Amino acid sequence: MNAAIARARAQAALTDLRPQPDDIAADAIAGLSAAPKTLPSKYFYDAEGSRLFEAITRQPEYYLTRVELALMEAQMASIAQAVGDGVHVVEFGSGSGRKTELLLDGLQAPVAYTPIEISRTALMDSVTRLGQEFSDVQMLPVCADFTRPVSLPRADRPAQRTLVFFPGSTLGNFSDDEAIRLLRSMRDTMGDDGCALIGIDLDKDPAIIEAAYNDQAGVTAAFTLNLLTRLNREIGSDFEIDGFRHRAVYARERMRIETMLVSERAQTVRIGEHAFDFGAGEVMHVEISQKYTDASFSALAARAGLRVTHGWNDGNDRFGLRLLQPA
Ligand code: AVI
Repeated sequence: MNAAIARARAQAALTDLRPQPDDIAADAIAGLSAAPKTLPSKYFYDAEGSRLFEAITRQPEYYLTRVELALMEAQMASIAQAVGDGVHVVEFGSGSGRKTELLLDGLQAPVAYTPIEISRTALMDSVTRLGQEFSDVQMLPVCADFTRPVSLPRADRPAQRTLVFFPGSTLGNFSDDEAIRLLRSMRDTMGDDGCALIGIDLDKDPAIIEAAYNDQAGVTAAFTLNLLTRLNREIGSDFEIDGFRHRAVYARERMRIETMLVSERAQTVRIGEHAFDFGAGEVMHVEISQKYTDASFSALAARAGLRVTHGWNDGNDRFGLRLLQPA
């Protein structure tokens, strides 16, 4: 490790609240006891899952990341003007380093950066790199599940306001109720004068959306199945990985991708003393990816006490960024 990396690591004061195997097992047992069966998509992101997700973002069919990045590049000056200067940026997830770089680079003199991220490795890698690149921005990482309340580390230099950053349409991976809870928690984190910049994937031709979640190279399928590998390793379940198949369908009436693992045969999966029977063809719901219209997103934000003050879309209305403030 070179000296600059060692210094950046040492300066990044880490608060570590990562999930323990007992929590993961309890969530898996609850999901497999439900009808239909479910598993929480938040556990996709172990080291291999994070690597596979990065690979998804490079697939030709997965337009979301490319379009959002291009949108940020094109609109950063306008975004910076709407946000104002001297902000403490709080990112829910450490996500794509490139988007954070564009933001920290494009904003006027941001004072601090707090990513809240469940994967310790992803978190430390991102602040180590960003700490070297943005030496005037204090790195204050928090290792935690961002869906639970987190108290924000205080920056040494006072910030003008807090900006919550939640790109990538990750909000779409939560049910409406969970998304509202998350938006309310952003509302608490930002305070009365703060704001949130949120990336949302927009409703469009279902063929374009379905292709993005069923890439030809099979990277998304590997990403979905990796959830089972992770559970086997971390909580001692005995999923047979080749006993399940990835399926992602756009449910137009609900405007969302629904990703499932389909049981290839009748089989029993065990977690400790718990046994779960699957029929042949039985589906287990593992992820939703909500898409939005202006009306549906504004209505969701309103239910969390937020209003949309600014919006930017790419030229083809595939992806949008929205700036929210307390209503
Ligand atoms: C992280 N999230 C926004 C991705 C999405 O598009 O819902 C996760 C993903 N799942 C399958 N492909 C990508």
